[in-house]
Amino acid sequence: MNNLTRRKLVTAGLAAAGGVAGLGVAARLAQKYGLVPPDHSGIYGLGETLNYAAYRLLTRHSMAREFSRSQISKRPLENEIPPPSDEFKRFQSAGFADWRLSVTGLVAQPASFSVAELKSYPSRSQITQLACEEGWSYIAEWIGVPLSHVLGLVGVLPRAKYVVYYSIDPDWWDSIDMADALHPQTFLAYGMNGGELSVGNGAPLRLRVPRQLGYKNVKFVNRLIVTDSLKGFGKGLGSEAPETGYAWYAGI
Ligand SMILES: Nc1nc2c(c(=O)[nH]1)N[C@H]1C(S)=C(S)[C@@H](COP(=O)(O)O)O[C@H]1N2
Ligand SMILES: [Mo]
Repeated sequence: MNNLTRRKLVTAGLAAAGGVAGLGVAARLAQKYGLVPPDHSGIYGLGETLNYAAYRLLTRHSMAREFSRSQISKRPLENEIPPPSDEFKRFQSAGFADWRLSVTGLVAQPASFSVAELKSYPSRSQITQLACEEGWSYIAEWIGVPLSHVLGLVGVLPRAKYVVYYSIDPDWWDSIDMADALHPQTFLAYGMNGGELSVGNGAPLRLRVPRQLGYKNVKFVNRLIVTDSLKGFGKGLGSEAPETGYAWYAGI
């Protein structure tokens, strides 16, 4: 089933769950379950709310499809990235030994981790697809540490609702809700297809959220902030995507 029909189906399912009165009821349902995404207002707002709430109510425990080794793409795509900054080049020439991932916000114990530390934690791998909103995709095997493990180490406070994540590249940041942050397939990836992650694919650390589109999979991640509100971040829409007409919640 392609994503569009799936989207239509879950949205229809939610409307049905809300009764024949349709959208208004569904939106109230979303409100009731606290499933209102940060980009809920404006022209696309109602659609985004419906889409997000529908996914969360109907596919809450779902897993992204995992593939077999024989299905790994022969040539994984490295999407275009801006030329690396001098700062990034310095990290790179030192083998990323000084790279730190800081984790702050609504946590019991703010901390920062080197890549070596992250690699010393129990690793998991998964063969999943990365799908760009522009229509192309590739399948690869990623290895990394589940984000839930790192969040467990710092102790997320009960009122936390989102994890905001930043690239060293200032143009890229995004956020996910706790359901996705704690999801077993959400990874801080440091390796791909049996080797190190390439810089093109986001070395030394990238967030892999296989249940969402490519653009949520931010490369060169060096900062996480746990929060209960996205209002203070950027324009308050949860990421830059909604500022340009894309969805904050990009479930597939
Ligand atoms: N820091 C950073 N992260 C990024 C991007 C980027 O340009 N910079 N592009 C995003 C988009 S639009 C996609 S589709 C994927 C592409 O991942 P790939 O290069 O592994 O194919 O990375 C995402 N993460
Ligand atoms: Mo993309």
